[in-house]
Amino acid sequence: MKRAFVTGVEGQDGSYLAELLLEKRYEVHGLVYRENRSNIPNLGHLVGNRDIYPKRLFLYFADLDDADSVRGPLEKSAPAEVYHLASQSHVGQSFDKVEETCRITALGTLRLLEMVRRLPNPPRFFHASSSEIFGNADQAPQDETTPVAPVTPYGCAKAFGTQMVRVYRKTFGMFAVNGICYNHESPRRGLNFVTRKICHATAAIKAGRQRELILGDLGAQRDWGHARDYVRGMWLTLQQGEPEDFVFATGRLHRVQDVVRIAFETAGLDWHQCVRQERQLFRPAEPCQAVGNAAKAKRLLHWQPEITFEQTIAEMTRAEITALNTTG
Ligand code: GDR
Repeated sequence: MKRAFVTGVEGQDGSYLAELLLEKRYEVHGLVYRENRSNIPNLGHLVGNRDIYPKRLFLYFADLDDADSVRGPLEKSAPAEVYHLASQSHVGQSFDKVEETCRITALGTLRLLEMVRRLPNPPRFFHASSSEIFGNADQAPQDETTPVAPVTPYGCAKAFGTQMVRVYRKTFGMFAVNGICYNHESPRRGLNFVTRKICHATAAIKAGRQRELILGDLGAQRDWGHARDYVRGMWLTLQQGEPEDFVFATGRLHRVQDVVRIAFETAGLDWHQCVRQERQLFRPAEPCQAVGNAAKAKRLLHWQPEITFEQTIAEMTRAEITALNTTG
């Protein structure tokens, strides 16, 4: 049985990836941020399944900022593949937590790379990189050859990790790859990201529990896909003959306002009465035209997104409505 080590396993991507790997008969060793010890709803269905936990899924509570807490589980699990997904992943918060973002997202990646390199049998290494590394790119769509030019602290931290992965690949000969992921969403998305915030508020407004939804820039644009599609891509990058970086994107731009429209339509509501923009929620800097070209992933990995933007937002909204109806 193949063993995989997944950091950030309790997150949106980590939980979908754990499901995928378990389906493929892997043994999954997952690192959970120790502050989330008692808050792992995305893993509830796996942890509650006695055939899976603790037989093929093992969890360790750690902190990327504390190397010893990571090294023990990594050495113990002796994986064939490492998927490094954990980070301080909120771009907006990275403006207030610049140093923390760099410690966890940049240095945390470097520490893990170094630990992996020193294992007796170094495993294959996947790093969840981000479209934020491109910042205000001169070209749209961006691909693997687009120059790295981040405009946010989070983007800088991810750019550092991305370049380090390239250094470890070229200099130390490691099988290390970057998946340069554009935005990807699902009902498991954190509430502080815009799609989930909108879908959650839409359900609350429909239930009469909330009157308005206050957002930042309604005109901000992103290339939004579904997390299930993106974790499939992550796995594919480690099944190749040669280590290479890949962009994962849909190639289509939508505005925050489009998310609002689809969510409210799904709930049978008119958004114009309920949604307000507030300048305070605008970001100090935004990438422009953050849209990706995933032609290389399509050509070499035969990867392409299967779930559309409209389906994703509708699924998320329905999940919020169901959750509200269930919890009462
Ligand atoms: P992003 O995702 O920063 O692109 O990073 P987020 O959902 O936070 O923002 C998307 C866009 O929506 C605008 N926006 C708001 N955003 C939030 N969070 N809350 C609001 O109220 C709001 N109003 C408007 C933002 O300004 C932005 O333009 C995500 C993360 O998953 C990263 O970790 C990942 O690397 C990138 O996607 C690719």
